[in-house]
Amino acid sequence: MAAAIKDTVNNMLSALNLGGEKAGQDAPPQPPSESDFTELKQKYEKAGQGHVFQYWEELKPEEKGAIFQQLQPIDPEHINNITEKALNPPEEKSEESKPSLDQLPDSATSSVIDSKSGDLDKWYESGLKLISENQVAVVLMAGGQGTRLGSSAPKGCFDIGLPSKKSLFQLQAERIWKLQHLASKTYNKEDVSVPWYIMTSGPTRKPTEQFFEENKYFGLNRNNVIFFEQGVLPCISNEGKILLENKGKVAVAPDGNGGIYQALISSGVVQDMGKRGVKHIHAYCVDNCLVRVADPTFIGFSAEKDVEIATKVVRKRNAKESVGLILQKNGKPAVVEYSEISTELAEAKDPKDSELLKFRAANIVNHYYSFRFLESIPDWAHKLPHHVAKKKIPCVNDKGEQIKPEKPNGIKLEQFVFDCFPFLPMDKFACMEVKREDEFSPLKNAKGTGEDDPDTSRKDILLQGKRFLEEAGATVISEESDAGVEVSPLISYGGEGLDFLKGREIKAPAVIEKED
Ligand code: UD2
Repeated sequence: MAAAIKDTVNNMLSALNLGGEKAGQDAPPQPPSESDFTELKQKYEKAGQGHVFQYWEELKPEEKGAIFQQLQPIDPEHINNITEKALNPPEEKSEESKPSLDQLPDSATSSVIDSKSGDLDKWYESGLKLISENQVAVVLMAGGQGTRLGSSAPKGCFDIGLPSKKSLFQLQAERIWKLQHLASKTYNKEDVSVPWYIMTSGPTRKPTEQFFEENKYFGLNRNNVIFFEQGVLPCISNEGKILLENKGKVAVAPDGNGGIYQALISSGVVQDMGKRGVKHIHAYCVDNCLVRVADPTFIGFSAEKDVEIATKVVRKRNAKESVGLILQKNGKPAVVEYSEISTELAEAKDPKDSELLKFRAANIVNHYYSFRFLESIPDWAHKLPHHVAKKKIPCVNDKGEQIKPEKPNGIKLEQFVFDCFPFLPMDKFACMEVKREDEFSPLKNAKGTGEDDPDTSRKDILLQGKRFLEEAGATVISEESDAGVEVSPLISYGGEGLDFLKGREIKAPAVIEKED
């Protein structure tokens, strides 16, 4: 049975992994043979999606080849099914099957805030040891298009205005570099490497790879920085029809950060991790400037608990914050996304303390996976649900006119990375609460928004550096309250190794990038 499922899933994986323009693919696609065309057209007509061929006769040979190449891997019946399921999710149907929602049990949670320092040190050391044994890898989700930020470049390239002008990608690369050196020195190991698998989407792949090339991989060994591409899904009209971006192109969009699972398998990343002996994986969100990439404490904590998945959370800022909520749903770990939560649930108060929100464990897209869990993806990837995002999708209408809609004219289907959590029993899942000021400052909005924007990112990095220096015994003199110090990750990963500054006076704003 499992083999059959595996085959089905693998066939679907290749079918749904439509991919965008793969880097380096340049030969113009050839038009299909008459029989191949007729066969595909009949498959689409049978699924009620035959309209995608309505402009076929007007297309040039290479345009016919291009749209045929897009349409062939899609299974239109499957698209109809996931659209139907996404528009009418099963569990909402009846009152009695309303899911029971509770906070996570204490057994599944831990908190850096009130953990004994002995535990934190123990987890840090064991995590760093696993890194020194090349058992740890990092997966970066960087396929999002950052529309709210208002920049067309991939978010990781964004310059948040630090004195050093470092981008988010550079900060993350340097944290990996520093960890490799800390692990190598602490455990006296040569050639310590933390492979960094970067998931891109059609729109972000080329600019991301170019940015790394131009910056010489920020000092990392390029053999340990592997790019892979998530799949895309067709955009669907409000009437359930596949939309055409133009007469010769299906309108497609990245399949959500939950597309990571199919992509990890179909791109060969899980296979590569296996070859390298990787056992522990940290996966995270590109836009969090404070992210502790491959955090040894988190890795050590998760490995000690021997869980399949662990997730970091921060205390939710307020009921309206745009974050998913980690909770227990019908006894299983789950996340309710901010775009799908009811006001009643978001504002519910803790029965033990009415000052606190009942559901306050905010998801920050910061997950640990065991390698064995990633190996099991083909057994369950097909069960991951799709969510609906109502969007304004530029397309061609039935009269062949190109339109840019003023209001949502269709839906994008996307999968969410945390939707596999409910596949686990609670004892195979763990949650670690961390301090927002130390570990979470997402870059979501354009400059000047005042919240989760470039200025708040820069301020949070500089104030963290100031805290690092004060903890090391230095004095930071700053006129403005939010002036701080940028401490290069090459000097310190998380505040360690700054004793050389003890007793020193540092005038903010400043950059610490040398140990002198
Ligand atoms: C995400 C979380 C939300 C909360 C919030 C905090 C999900 C589904 N939602 O919401 O619960 O934690 O972040 O900041 O995780 N991405 C891809 N491919 C895609 C779409 C997104 O790689 O097709 C990446 C994106 O590059 C980013 C991460 O996933 O690294 C989160 O994406 P987002 O910022 O669009 O998610 P957001 O803020 O709606």
